[in-house]
Amino acid sequence: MDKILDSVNYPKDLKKLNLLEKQQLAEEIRKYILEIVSKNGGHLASNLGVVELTIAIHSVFNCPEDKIVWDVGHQAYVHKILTGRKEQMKTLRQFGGISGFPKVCESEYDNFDTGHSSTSISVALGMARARDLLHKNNKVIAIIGDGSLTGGMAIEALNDAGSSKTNIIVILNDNEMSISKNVGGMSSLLTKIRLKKTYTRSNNCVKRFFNKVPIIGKTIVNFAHLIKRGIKQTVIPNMYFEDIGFTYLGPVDGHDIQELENVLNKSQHIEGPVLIHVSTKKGKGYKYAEENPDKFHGISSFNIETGEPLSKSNKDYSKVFGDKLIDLAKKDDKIVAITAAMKDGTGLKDFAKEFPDRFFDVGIAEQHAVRFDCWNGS
Ligand SMILES: Cc1ncc(C[n+]2csc(CCOP(=O)(O)OP(=O)(O)O)c2C)c(N)n1
Repeated sequence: MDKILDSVNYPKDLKKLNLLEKQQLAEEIRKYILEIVSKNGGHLASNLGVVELTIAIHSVFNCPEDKIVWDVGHQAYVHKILTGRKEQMKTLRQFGGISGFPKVCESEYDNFDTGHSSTSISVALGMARARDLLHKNNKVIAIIGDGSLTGGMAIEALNDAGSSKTNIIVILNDNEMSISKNVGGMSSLLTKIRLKKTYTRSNNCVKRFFNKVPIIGKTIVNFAHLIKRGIKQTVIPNMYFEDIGFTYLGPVDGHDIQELENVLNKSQHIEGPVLIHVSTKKGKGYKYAEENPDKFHGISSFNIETGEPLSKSNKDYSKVFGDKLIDLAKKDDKIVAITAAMKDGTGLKDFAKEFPDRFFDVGIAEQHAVRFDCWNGS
């Protein structure tokens, strides 16, 4: 059978496909990325999670006229594959090869050289305001993960965008993970919003079921309605995003291309800032990455069948640092460890297990982490 991916190089090719073909394409892209990353290493889990989202974005918007800004940029492999760089992706992490992040010099479809997190909404808002000054009408879309949304800069930009009345679309890619499990109040808020969706769905199912039972069914539904109101008051959070000036759409299933296209189309016709909350699974479609998304966030070459790395790494600098810190902390109970969402990357995983009360993951919030450590208890 011919591969659909063979005939897709640019968004214009994507726009010719029907839904079934796009679903098939999503599977082929997953396989393609898996093959490349298992050989060359790279960011796997985040990219597997945004396959359908990226297909939907490039089906609905007209890039490069419409501007897409990926936060961090480690999840732009699918975007690169769909914007003329399918073959080059094979050179990922090789000398002189394609960048693993958006690069303006690489393609007209890339709008910002990134790497640091939490910058996308600021960049997109700047682009949107410049567009307005130039009397243009292209769309500007920022795609930010729930981890990156814990960064202060993202909140500052939301604050500005919310009151701006500027047409800008922020897509929140919520997979409940930073590199490790996401932390903090913003993460709890998103969980509550997702719960609301589950609650609405289950409520509708129950309603439909009891409505089919004559008379007594109606009574039960009315009773359930009373309970529902009680639960609603405690379970459903204040709509933070609406309160600060965004039109909130979602949460949407981030692996349902049709649902995604519907909401993206809708967002184009709304005036002012819009936030689309998309729920995705980090590592989607590859068992080992779904089970251990943190291990498969950024990874060196591995065996696809077993998920095991091809070369066993020796003790690296971070591990030596982490082990030494544990030794010191055993002797001095004033020693604590603070990380900005980099528990694994900074070698603090074992410290966190050994001293859970003395370990602080503050989210992607480096400024906060630095100021947070300034009191020595004396
Ligand atoms: C300022 C900054 N701090 C830390 C990092 C390291 N880092 C890269 S990706 C990432 C997690 C991002 O999580 P999220 O935005 O939810 O994206 P996901 O990978 O889950 O799709 C972190 C902490 C970074 N790139 N920039």
